[in-house]
Amino acid sequence: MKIRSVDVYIIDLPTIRPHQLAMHTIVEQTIILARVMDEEGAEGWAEVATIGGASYGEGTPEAIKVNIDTYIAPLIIGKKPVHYDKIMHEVSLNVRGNNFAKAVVESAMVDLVARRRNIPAYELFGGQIHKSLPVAWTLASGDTSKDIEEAKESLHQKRHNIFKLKIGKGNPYKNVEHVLKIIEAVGDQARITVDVNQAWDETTATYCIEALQEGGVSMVEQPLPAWDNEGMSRLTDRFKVPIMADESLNSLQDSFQIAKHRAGNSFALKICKHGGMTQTKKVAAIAEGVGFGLYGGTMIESSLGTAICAQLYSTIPKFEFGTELFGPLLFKENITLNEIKYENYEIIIPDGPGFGMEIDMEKVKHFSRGL
Ligand code: MUC
Ligand code: MG
Repeated sequence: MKIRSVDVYIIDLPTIRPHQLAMHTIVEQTIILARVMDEEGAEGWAEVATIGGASYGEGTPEAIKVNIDTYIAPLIIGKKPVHYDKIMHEVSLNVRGNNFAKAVVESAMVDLVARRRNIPAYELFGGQIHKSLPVAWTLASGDTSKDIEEAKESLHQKRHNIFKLKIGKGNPYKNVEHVLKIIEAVGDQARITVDVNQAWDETTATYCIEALQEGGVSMVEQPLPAWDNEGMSRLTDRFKVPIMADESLNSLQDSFQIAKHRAGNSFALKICKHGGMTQTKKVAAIAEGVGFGLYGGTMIESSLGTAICAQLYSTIPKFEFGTELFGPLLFKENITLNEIKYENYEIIIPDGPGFGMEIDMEKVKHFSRGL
């Protein structure tokens, strides 16, 4: 059965509270949905999420849609979705970069193939190793006492016991104090990590990481700008606390260079950054080969995007740092009829068919731009 059409929807969904990163505060999260339909009308659906328009990365929602519609869809229409890896190789020969666009298209083909076979998508990636995975919550309300309250409530509900703190915005030294206060409040019951989202220079990072390491932080994510791999190498050498590559790790080739130069010693995986599920497994293989710890990253996807990540991550042997697949918990509204389940500090990997999520077409229409 061949692919007949590809449709892309840009959707803005409100969040339950402002989510503050170094470059942008999310009050409405933008996701991109792709639907691939075959000649008999069977559908595959997928999602990627973006943060803050063009402020987090180059892949803006508008560019993702235009580049799929204009350049990628014509390359996949008329092809058999079961050949998704071969098709994506051909796409990569004709379309440079555009990893988010490639990722959402590949995942939609995977969903279609798995649904057609009535199997969960993880069966197409070697089978499931984990039925559930630990899931971190990001404390990013921008207010220390609110963050502490949120962390305590989350521990009480057995929802999360790993907390990532976004500390790239504002005064670095005050932000270090904020982290230390949170460790003081909940550090005996939870693992605390930080994400700087590229906001520091090397001198600031050296000073701040010293204090964070001393204070008991268990991982520092992307302290330096994405281009500064040499600086990341020096920090990795200097400190015991793991240094994680996120924004500096996009392509498979990036993962090899980071591993070779020890520009970090752990990876934040994200299907969208790496250009798809198949590429993400390859990045995970580089980490396994070099002995790096993995984190199951997110761009704050809603339920469908989270199911895609969860299913793929469930086929990867080890996540030293757990995952951060908390996205659906931050959204006020959902675009699927069913929900992702969380239990006992873990995300339950959804079963199939496909990614196991049923699209709520009414919601898609309601929240889509221009529909
Ligand atoms: C990032 O940089 O990791 C993931 C969790 C979160 O709060 O923001 C994202 C992006
Ligand atoms: Mg990050």
